[in-house]
Amino acid sequence: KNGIVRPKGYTVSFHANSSVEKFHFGQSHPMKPWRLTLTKQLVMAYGMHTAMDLYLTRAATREEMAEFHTEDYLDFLKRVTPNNMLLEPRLAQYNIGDDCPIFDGLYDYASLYTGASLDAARKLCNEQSQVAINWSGGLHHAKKTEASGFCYTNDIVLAILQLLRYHPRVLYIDIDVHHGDGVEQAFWSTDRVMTLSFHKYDKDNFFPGTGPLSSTGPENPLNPGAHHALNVPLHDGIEDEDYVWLFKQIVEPCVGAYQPSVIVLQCGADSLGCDRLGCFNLNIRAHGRCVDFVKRLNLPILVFGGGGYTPRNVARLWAYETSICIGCSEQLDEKLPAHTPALAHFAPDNTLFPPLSEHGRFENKNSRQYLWSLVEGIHKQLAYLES
Ligand code: VJV
Ligand code: CA
Ligand code: ZN
Repeated sequence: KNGIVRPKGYTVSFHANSSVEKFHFGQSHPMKPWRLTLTKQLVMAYGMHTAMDLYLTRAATREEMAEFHTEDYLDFLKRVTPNNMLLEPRLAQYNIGDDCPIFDGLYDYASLYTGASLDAARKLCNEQSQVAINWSGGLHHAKKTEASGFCYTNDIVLAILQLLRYHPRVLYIDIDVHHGDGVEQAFWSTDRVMTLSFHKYDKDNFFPGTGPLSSTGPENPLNPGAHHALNVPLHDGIEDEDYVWLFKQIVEPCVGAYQPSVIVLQCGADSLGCDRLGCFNLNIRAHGRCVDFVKRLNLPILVFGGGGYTPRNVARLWAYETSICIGCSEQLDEKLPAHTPALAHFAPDNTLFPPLSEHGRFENKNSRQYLWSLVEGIHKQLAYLES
């Protein structure tokens, strides 16, 4: 029926539960779980579902989530509802507010996206999959005892904890426009996880305000985590060529120096141009080239979503990145399949690769000299690992 073939001995698995798509953060909140419906429709319209193992995932159990989160916080998530929240004395303590509102089914939402990430991690551990994808996961800001930046439970931390049962070293790479602070913090004191985040950094004016180049792990060199947190702070408007160049210049030596046995890649789509919250000028192909570069390292990969606030472009990106994981991206027609259910969302051009940098909302404030200084800074950190 379609021309997509599965290479032997190489399995891509897709982990999802469509129930997550129906939750609402509230009117005009930028986080829209229905972007996942749009994503899956494109994946299926291109016929990619036949080239992957599809898993309908269950919700994470409370015990599974308690591997990272406190019982107090999980109790709170479980009991709080829009109707009883005003009686709740600890909303501020758990960082509930405009970014992280209480909405109907909040606990189910969090346990569903987390369950899909844990399922994906398990399939990598038992080698039933080489690339395991959960587009509903990647919620990198959640902390042990509090919500943050649209994230309630940290599915990435929980998935990495699973991987650590079988894998000696995990490299975490985060290309969401925001700093992956929750993951960095969780593994700050260990050398078994190296965290690497590319993000817009402006301490006072861009969320979460952490992740300068100088933030590389515990100051005490005797702490095993020293030099195992890496940050690539960027300014507004970075463009395709520069970003992909920087990504390769940094990821390649990280892999060489750290020798991870598995990679976790957070593919936040808010680093694209024209994102409602982002401030970079990346096109879909360039973002995809980063995923392709990681795939070609031939290590098992856990692939997660994350941010992404212009739903039509989130769907385009993650469908394209699904094809990169499968290895069939060359075979995709730029023109979206005519039978795509929500085709109207992609009008008028109906293409997979609309120009996202041309309207130049953001002037590129990243000089070549600045980018070189970042590469140098990272290489300096990596030199500590060799000794
Ligand atoms: O910048 C912030 C924090 C404030 C306080 C809360 N107000 C609402 C916004 C400013 C300082 N928060 C960021 C959080 C970004 C989270 C990104 C998550 C991810 O992509 O990294 C991973 C999934 C922020 N930026 C924009 C907004 N919040 C925002 C929140 C809204 C909103 C518009 C913008 C919440 C509700 C509504 N509109 C109706
Ligand atoms: Ca990031
Ligand atoms: Zn983000």
